[in-house]
Amino acid sequence: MTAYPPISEQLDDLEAAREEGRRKMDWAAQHMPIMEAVGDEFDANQPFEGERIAMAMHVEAKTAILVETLADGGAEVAVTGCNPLSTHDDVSAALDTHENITSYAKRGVDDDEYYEAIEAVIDLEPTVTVDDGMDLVAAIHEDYPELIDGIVGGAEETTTGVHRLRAMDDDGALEYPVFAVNDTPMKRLFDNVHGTGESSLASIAMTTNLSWAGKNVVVAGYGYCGKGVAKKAAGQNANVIVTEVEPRRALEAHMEGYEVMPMADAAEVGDVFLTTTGNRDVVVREHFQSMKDGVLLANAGHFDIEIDLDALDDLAVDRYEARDGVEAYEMEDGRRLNVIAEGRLVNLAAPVSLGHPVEVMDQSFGIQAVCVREMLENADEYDAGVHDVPDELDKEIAEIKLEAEGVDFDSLTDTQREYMGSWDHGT
Ligand code: RBV
Repeated sequence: MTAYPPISEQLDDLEAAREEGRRKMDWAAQHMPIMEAVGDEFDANQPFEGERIAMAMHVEAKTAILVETLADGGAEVAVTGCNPLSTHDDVSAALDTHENITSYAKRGVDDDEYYEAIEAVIDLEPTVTVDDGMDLVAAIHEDYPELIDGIVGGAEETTTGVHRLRAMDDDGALEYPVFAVNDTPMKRLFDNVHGTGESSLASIAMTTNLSWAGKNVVVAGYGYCGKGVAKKAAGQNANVIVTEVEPRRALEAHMEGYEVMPMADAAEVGDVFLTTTGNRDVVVREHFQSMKDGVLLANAGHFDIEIDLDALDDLAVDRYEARDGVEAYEMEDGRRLNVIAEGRLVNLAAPVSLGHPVEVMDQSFGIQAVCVREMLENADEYDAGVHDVPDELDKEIAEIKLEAEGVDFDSLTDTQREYMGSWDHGT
C-alpha cells in the first residue's frame, strides 16, 4: 500500500543514533518499576504471541520501553509518531533494531509524511491499536475499513483522543472496542496533573531561560492538565490567572486562590499564556492585540489549534526565530509576542523537551500494557465502543508502584467491609 521507509533507512549516522537511543531507553527503564514487573510477566507468558500491534505515540525513551515490552511479549509491532515534533530519532532508530519492531517515527515530518507513516503502520494489518490522539483509529475507519474485522480492540492514551472517540461512538461510527486509558485514576490524576504540570513548565523554562517568579501566568482551562500547570506555576512563585468556560471549574479555581477572569482581560496582564483546554481558538486575534511586549505563548493541549497562529501571522509585520524553539512575531507597534514550539504540545515539541517525567509515564504505560493484555484475553466482553479500564487493572498497577516505592498501606477488616456494604446501620 505504501513505500514509506522505516527510520533506519532515513538516518545518516545510524549506528550512533541507535547507540544513543538505547542509552536513553536504558535510563528510562531503570526508573520504570511497573514496566519491569509487567514486562517480566509478559516475557514469561507471551500473551501477545501471533498478535500485530499498531501504535501512534510520542516516540521517545519511555514510550520505547512500552513498545519493546509489547514486542517482547510476543507481538509484532509497527510504530510511528503522534506529533510531528515529539519524536526522538535516535530512540526511533534503536527501536527499529528489534526483530519484532518496525519504527517509522521521525522528527520534523510534514503533514504528508506524517500520514504516510501512519499508513505504513496500518500496513501491518493490526489486531490491536494503541493510539495517543486517535489518529490511527480515524485513519483505519476512514481509509482501511476492510481491516476492522481483524481488529480485536484498542487503547487510547490521552484526553483529546478519548474525547474524539466518545464523539465517534455517539455517532455510532466507532466499530471496535477501545479502552479510555486516559480516564483511569492511575493515569489522569498523575500524568495529566503532575506530568503536564512539571514537564510543560520545565520545557518553557529550559527553552527561554526565563523565571516564573513574579510572572502573571495565564492558564487556559482548569481540567486535570490545567490544575497541574496552575499548581506547579504557583509553586514557582508565579501569580496564576485561570480562564474557564465551565462554571464549577471556574469556581474551583477561584476557591483554590487563583484569579479567574475572561481571556480578554487576562490578555492585557499576562506574561506567559499556557493553553490546556483541548479546544480550538482559545487565544485569538483580539487577545494578541492587547498583549504586552515580550509575552510567551505556549500550548500544552494535544493539538496545535488552541493559539490562532494564522491570525498572529496575519497581524505580524515581521517574524524571526528569537531562540531555538521560540518564534517572535513582531507587531506593527513594535510589541513582540513569542510562540514556543510552534504552538504544539510544549512539553514534547520544543527542541529541549523530554515529555512527562519517567515515573508518571511508567504508570500510564503500565495501564496501556495491561489494557492490551485484557483486550486480547477477554475480547468477548468488549463490544464496539469506548470502554472504561476495569478498576481491578488500575489497582493492580497502583499496587506494583506502591510496592516498588516501599509504601505499605492498610486493608479493610471483615467488619469494615460488611459495614460499607450495608444500609441498615443508622444513628
Ligand atoms: N505523554 N507522553 C509523554 N512519552 O514522554 N509525555 C506525555 C512521553 C502523553 C501523555 O500521556 C498525554 O496524555 C499525551 O502525551 C498527550 O499527547
